[in-house]
Amino acid sequence: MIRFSTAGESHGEALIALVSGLPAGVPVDLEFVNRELWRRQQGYGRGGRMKIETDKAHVLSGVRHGKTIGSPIAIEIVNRDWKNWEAKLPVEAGDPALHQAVASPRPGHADLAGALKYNFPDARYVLERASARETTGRVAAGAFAKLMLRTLGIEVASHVIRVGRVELECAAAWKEIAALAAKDEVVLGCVDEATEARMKEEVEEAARTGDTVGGVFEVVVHGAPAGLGSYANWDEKLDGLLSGAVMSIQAVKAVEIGRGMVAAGSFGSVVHDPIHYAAEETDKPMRFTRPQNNAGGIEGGVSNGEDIVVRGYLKPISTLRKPLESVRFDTREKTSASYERSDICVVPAAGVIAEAMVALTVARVAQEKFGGDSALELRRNFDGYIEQIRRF
Ligand code: EPS
Repeated sequence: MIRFSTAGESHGEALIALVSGLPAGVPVDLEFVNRELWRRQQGYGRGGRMKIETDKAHVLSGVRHGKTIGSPIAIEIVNRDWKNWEAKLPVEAGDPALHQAVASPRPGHADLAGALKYNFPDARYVLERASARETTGRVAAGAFAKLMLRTLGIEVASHVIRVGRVELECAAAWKEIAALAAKDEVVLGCVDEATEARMKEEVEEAARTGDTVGGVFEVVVHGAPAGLGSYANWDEKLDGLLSGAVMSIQAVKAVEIGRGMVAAGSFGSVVHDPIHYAAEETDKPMRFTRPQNNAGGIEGGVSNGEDIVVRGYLKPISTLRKPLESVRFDTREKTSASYERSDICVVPAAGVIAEAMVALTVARVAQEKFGGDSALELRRNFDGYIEQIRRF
């Protein structure tokens, strides 16, 4: 089974990702892994920290001669900012006078709930781990899942469909969405330039007023066959697994599969995707087709062969330059929430992180369905199943 976990604090020495269960023999393109890390750092409205960091994957285990070898993959990503925190946040006792307390919790952040939970006198240790810096490890792990999926012809991409009040109004084709990942300059990750320009104005307004702004990203999985996930048990349903994975990303407050939100206010006759049968073979393994994809490629918890579409709704970042009301941990006096520095908008970065979480989830269910200790065995089992679908 493919599993992964991360470790590391935002201002600690390094971030760590540990991925196990990937088959042996998956070609590893380190340039691609680092490019994914770079993509996570981009976007108009990212904060000062991104000017300090240049995230790079240092692979410690599980890869030899450019391929996975089936053993756990450990990846380290060094925090360049550590040199500014080494004395303030040492592993050993250090000098307590240098400790930089986070004295008043930020509304919307984990600060208060975390300090109460772990009995911390201030929110420093809470934010160190709750920070979205942790997602660097997820993106590194996700890049390996993408490399595995690539061997099966399955691809994952994302785009931004809303920033604040500005929404993408036209449909985006798979090719347009996939092409965004190759761009060397990321503004807001929207496929439409005019909409992106208006999104940028939304971020500029938030920057001017000391505010932050949220939005919506959409992740698309292209090339996944019908039959991933299961309708038989609640905890094997692909939509449930994807929702949990995307909801776990910092600042995500809602997840939608396909057009779930619109569907709730509509009629069944309009919402459900009719089933057609192509007269001739297409580039897809099966000839059942859909003229629309409101289900987002999943019916009954099982992929149906259409693109899998997952949206994440992001609240605005909770660290505000113009802080909200809070209370001091030590004196209980009314004050403003703590502020060190912050991002203004992270929607494109969240999309990249969600790609990683979706890729890890799809890789896991694919591995469960097709099995295989080596990439060769996985591919053989996959091809056998595709042939079965083709002949259905
Ligand atoms: C982040 C690093 C952090 C923040 C951001 C995400 O760096 P620092 O705290 O040193 O400024 O930029 O963290 C948050 C959004 C948050 O809520 O904590 C990163 O690498 O993505």
